[in-house]
Amino acid sequence: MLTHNALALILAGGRGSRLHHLTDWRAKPAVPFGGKFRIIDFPLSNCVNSGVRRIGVVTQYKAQSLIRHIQRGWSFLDGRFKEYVELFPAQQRTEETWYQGTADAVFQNLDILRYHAPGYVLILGGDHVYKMDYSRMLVEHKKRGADITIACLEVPLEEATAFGVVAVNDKWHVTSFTEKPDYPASMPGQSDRALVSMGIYLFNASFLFEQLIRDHDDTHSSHDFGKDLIPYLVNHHRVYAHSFQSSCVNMAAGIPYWRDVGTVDAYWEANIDLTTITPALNLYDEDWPIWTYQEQLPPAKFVFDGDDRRGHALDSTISGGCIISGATIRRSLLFSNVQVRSYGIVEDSVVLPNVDIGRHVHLKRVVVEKNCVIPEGLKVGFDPEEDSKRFYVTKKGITLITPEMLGQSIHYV
Ligand code: ADQ
Ligand code: ADP
Repeated sequence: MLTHNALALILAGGRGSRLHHLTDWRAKPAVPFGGKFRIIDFPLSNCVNSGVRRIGVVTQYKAQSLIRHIQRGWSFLDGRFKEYVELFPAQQRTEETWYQGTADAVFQNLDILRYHAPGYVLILGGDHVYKMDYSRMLVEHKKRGADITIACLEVPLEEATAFGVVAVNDKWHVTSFTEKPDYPASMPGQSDRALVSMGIYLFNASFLFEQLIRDHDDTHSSHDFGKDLIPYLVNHHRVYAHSFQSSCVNMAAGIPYWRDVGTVDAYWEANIDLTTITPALNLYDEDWPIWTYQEQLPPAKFVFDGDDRRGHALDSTISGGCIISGATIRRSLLFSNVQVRSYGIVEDSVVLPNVDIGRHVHLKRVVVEKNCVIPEGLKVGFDPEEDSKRFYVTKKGITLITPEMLGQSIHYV
């Protein structure tokens, strides 16, 4: 009953600029992940699997590929059972501005929310990879009689400056909230750890509506949950924290799996992790499937093209529609429809969909953007100085290649 009475709003309008060229043409939630998914499939699947099946997706920045993905892949929910994914694009319906902060993005859709009349509103970010049962958070929220519950996670203290840092008492009542502090406070008794907000907020609906109107009328506010609304609420209302530990459905060596794949390095690492013997993220869990838009593709194919041209892949994840002909793939993740031709070597690399890799190409520690045609003989990942003249090379030495960098202009993400 609780999950039926809840509506989830996924905030998917942010740019995610630290992903550099991967978000030149698409919002971060639309960035492909894990061979066949997009990042937004994780919060969307969490909603569906948790039983929260009234879902709004709030879009703004470069939303085309996100909207296409949702329309194609997420129409299986049936409105006749009050299950749906509805898009909430910024469209100046009530204000003369595009969405300002995240709270304003919700405020501008207040009339739609009122029409759907949920008892609870679950606000989620669209940019993280994790598996979480939101129903456990709902149960806890109701039991405590909270006005708002914030899902929280423990991180190493030095990483906490990128988050809203939370302090709680022994009943998990939030006693302070500081958005992205320069000097974050550590957890009691654990000087190297901090408790931080995951940007996941569960509100009693009528309370949220009141607070959005109050915040809207506050001329000093930037209308953002993390910067304005949550710090205000902590001082005036019943704000509780929910431990992610208790609702995470993907533990890795006792640690709840949660990744912000917000930089090219983190993106590369989280994808490459899927090629390891026991990846931290379990994509094979039938009890918590990740749903997505599924293209109809033939199986991956490996072609033996003569003695020194054995098409093969080791410690790798190869998606449907790929053809590996006379080439070697090691410790790499290939998305759908990637073709690698004879004498090619792809190592420690992440290759997005629809990429054609020519003969004698050698790629090492590379992320290849969708739709690239890699010309015959290209070697990348061996001379960072040379590579950085054409491509984007991170501090950790991961090279990002896009069609534009190769002089190919048509790019449909
Ligand atoms: P950030 O992630 O830095 O911190 P923000 O950039 O506001 O906060 O993004 C939150 C979510 O809203 C993202 O999913 C983003 O895509 C989306 N978004 C941003 N601007 C938007 C807009 N104008 N319209 C629609 N959607 C928009 C937040 C909290 C921290 C918390 C971290 C956890 O503020 O307190 O610790 O999330 O990652
Ligand atoms: P290379 O010779 O550089 O490895 P090719 O393009 O000639 O690359 O492909 C080699 C092999 O890959 C072909 O002989 C064929 O078996 C397989 N192949 C290529 N394209 C397709 C396709 N569209 N469908 C099925 N198999 C294909």
